[in-house]
Amino acid sequence: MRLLPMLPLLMMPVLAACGANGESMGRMGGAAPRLLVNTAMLGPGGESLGTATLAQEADGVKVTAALTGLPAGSYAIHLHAVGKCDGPDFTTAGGHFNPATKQHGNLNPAGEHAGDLPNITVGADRRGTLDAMRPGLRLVDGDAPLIDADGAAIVLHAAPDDYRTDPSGNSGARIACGVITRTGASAASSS
Ligand SMILES: [Cu+2]
Ligand SMILES: [Zn+2]
Repeated sequence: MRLLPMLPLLMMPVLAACGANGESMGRMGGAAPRLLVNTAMLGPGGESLGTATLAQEADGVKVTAALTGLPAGSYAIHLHAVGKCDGPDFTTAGGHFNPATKQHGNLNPAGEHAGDLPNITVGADRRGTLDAMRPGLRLVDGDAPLIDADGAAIVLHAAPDDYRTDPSGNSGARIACGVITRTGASAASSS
């Protein structure tokens, strides 16, 4: 039986471009390559409210988001279990990504969900950013990858997360959603 030529694949030069809902292998900086997934955050009517990026790092997933066009305030944002963002209420995205069947929130003694994230603060300029690390999370490999058969979503809520109320932090309506999916690029190597 012939061995697949894995090494040449891993050594291939990397495409830097990432489209909406696209992914690409990140920097070949010497360490294991990163897997990046970008998505557009769309409002109930399909309007753009910014972007989000998930980057597989060695010890977890870094979640960044840049939002625009929102009233000043604090907003909950989470990784949800299903990669389906049907407006206007985005219930198709399912609950929070929760492979360990915990309760919601890092202030909950029975918490937290693997998909829980810190609130985003939007300023008077109507912009807000998120830069959060989810230790131990994997995008496509491991026992409980975020991007499983039905994908995943990143969902913004109308109210801030209290980090404690199960199942969703009392964070109100879902007001923006971005599908997190694989679009054909090769899997990240963690070896
Ligand atoms: Cu949520
Ligand atoms: Zn949660």
